[in-house]
Amino acid sequence: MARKVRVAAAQMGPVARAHSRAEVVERLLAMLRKAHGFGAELVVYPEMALTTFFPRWVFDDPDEADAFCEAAMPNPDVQPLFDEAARLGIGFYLGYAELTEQAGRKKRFNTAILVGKDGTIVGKYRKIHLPGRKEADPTGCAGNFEKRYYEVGDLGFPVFRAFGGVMGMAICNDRRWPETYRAMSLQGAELIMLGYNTGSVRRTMVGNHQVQEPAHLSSFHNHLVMQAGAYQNCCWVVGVAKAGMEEGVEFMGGSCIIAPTGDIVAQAVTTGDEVVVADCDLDLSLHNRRTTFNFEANRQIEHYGLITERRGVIVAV
Ligand code: CDV
Repeated sequence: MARKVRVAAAQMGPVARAHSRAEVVERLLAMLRKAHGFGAELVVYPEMALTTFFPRWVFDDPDEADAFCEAAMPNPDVQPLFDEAARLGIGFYLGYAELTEQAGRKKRFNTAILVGKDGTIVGKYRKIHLPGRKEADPTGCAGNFEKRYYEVGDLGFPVFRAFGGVMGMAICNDRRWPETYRAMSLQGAELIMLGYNTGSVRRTMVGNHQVQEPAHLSSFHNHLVMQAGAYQNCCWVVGVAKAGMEEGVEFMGGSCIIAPTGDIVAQAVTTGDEVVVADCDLDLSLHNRRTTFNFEANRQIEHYGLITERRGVIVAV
């Protein structure tokens, strides 16, 4: 019997700095109810869904970022989402900025949690591939300063048995790195959820000139990496964006659900709050794993040369 999970990608339009958590949670609740109406069992929200994407700014005092972070999860602002999800019997992935303390030191992480249908937290992931810069960029080219505010995730790429399969999580820039998918695929991941906040255009410095990447590339690369990750690692990928003009920066959107064949089977078409669903047959992952991508039979890591295994992730030395 096929193991089908109906998954909803809940794309968000922009979140302004002035928006309260309560206002944002209302939007998340509206999409949760819509997803439930579509028969979904699992809703995937974007990266840092509760606030504006604050790492676009360089605060002189990095602790100003604390105001955008959650010190507990759930907390009174987010509890209505947990309660309604449990009442409807629907799970969710939620990205948020986390504030915590480790060995007496305050730390911030770019975090995602997976919440089960009963409203309990099944798993947590902290973003590993932090893009951007730590210090202000005198060229004005950089638009991301996550390294200034966040620690590199310290939980690895764990997978979780939930929703009748093996679930993995990643966040935004992680999707560009093949190791992200492979680390989870080697642990049997069948569905990987990832939220993202990505600008529609990208500027880089060539010598001392600012160059804008051709406009089509942002969206092309977004889907390219997720489709390749899904296909080469035999898993479903659910990529969910913030979209539209947020605090003067345009996010690309393009949220989608991708099958292990690499096909996009559902895709958002707007730049606002939008829910799209797909029936994800987890057995499709198994089929590819037993044929073309039978890792045991066909992967030849001992013949790759200059390869070592470190912390369970394959790296070149
Ligand atoms: N939030 C992100 O991780 N954004 C990056 C940008 C800065 C390149 C991304 O990979 O989409």
